[in-house]
Amino acid sequence: MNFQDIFKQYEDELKQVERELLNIFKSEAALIPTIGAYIVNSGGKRIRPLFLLLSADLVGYKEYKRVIMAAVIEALHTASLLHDDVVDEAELRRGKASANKIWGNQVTVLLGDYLYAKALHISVTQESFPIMEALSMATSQMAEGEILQLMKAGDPTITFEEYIKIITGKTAGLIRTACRIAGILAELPDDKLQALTEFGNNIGIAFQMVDDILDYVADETKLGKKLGTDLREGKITLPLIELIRKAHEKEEIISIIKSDNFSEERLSKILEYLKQYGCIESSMEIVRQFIEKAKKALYIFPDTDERKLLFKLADYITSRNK
Ligand code: 2DE
Ligand code: MG
Ligand code: MG
Ligand code: MG
Ligand code: MG
Repeated sequence: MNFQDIFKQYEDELKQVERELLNIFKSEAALIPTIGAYIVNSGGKRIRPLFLLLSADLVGYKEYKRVIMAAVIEALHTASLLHDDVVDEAELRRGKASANKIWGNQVTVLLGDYLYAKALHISVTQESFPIMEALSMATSQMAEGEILQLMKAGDPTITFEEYIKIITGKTAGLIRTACRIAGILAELPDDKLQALTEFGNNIGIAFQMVDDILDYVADETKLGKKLGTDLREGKITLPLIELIRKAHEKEEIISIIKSDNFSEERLSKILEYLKQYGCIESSMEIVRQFIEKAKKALYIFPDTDERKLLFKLADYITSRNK
């Protein structure tokens, strides 16, 4: 069973999630539903809703609330992408012009604010303090991770631990929260709630690592984003951390990282080195370690079909190409 099969199995429920997501964009300010429709129809893997729904199945929670919470998580994710594309000055998202490219930074930032507030408001109507706590924590950690990342931009002395701290905040927070919310809904005891959270956290770390690897080696059309953006912005991510650790040509590599007038030529030089030193392979090996760590956290749950499916979704992280 691959990702497409899992997606198919949850297709009907994901459609409900999409409907709830479109509801969140309902507003008298016409630009909000307009941009909302543009974003929702541009696809996206819906990986965070899937982790929530599969986690809910793992713990036997079937109520409609899981659809609402999956939509809330996807709305927060969407808000973060709107802001992310402004911060990163990205022009492409999911193979289409980014919202900031079409509607400009002002509207895009404000729409992100709107979505973020709306998502938290819906979580208030669910009358669960633990859910509100998890969501608001995840959101502040996302912004914190982004700021840490800015502080470390262009700094080749960044350590693996600092990198993990950044991606734990900016990406793992929301995935961890998606899994945790399933546990909160099911009223799990603390140890099991912690296990699901730990699972989601390691999945989230692995997920961002793959995003950072794909930024160097993906098929650009499939990825729907421009390659090499991290290097261009001076963001030192896992493949480069591996390269700085392994390469003999450290000085040259660091000067490429630090140069302000960035060129395609320099990107291909880095790509050459990444290949020469096997940095994509060693980065993928690290990804697999985090996926294994994630799975181990779920050994506290019985070995059911539901757990097997969640493991399959975890394995998909290592094979995804977009
Ligand atoms: C993805 O990193 C990072 C996502 C987190 C962004 C969070 C922000 C704070 P990438 P890609 C901006 C949001 C705060 C709110 C909503 C209050 O590598 O490659 O830039 O997909 O992702 O551009
Ligand atoms: Mg970005
Ligand atoms: Mg970014
Ligand atoms: Mg990226
Ligand atoms: Mg991404």
